[in-house]
Amino acid sequence: TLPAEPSILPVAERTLVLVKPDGVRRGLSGEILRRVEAKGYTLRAVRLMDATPELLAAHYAEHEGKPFYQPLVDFMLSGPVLAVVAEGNNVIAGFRSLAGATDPTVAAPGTIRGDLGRDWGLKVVQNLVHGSDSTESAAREIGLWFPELV
Ligand code: IDP
Repeated sequence: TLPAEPSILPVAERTLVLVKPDGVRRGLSGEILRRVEAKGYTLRAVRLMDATPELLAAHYAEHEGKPFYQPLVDFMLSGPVLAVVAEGNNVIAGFRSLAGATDPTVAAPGTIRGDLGRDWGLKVVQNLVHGSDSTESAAREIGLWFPELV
């Protein structure tokens, strides 16, 4: 028998991907989305937007109180963010694998952060992308960035 058409395979997961302001500023949005699509994931929603302090406080609540928290929020407010919902089986783990380690200096070549990122000597790690880290985070974050989808 022939394999099922990709379009009728069950879709197990969605994840929130953000191209952070450094990625948008450097003109890497297309390259980053290209990698997501080339991997085989589907773009379900894409929106260029300005984050707000309220949105970021909710999004990064787990990091409140850490030394990099305020620099992180300020960085995320420094320019537009490309918010994306990507879909596919195991896309949560799959996108984090595409993104690479948090620190772009040690992120493996072949990953978004490893190929395109570096240490800029700043208080916050500017590492081009965010990706949800669990199904719970994905549901919560998609609800924050795309309330109309839930
Ligand atoms: P992740 O984005 O790889 O999941 P998290 O630990 O959730 O990493 O941290 C959120 C973001 O905060 C990182 O992507 C990075 O931009 C920033 N960050 C994390 N740890 C540090 C740090 O030790 N110094 C400066 N910035 C950091």
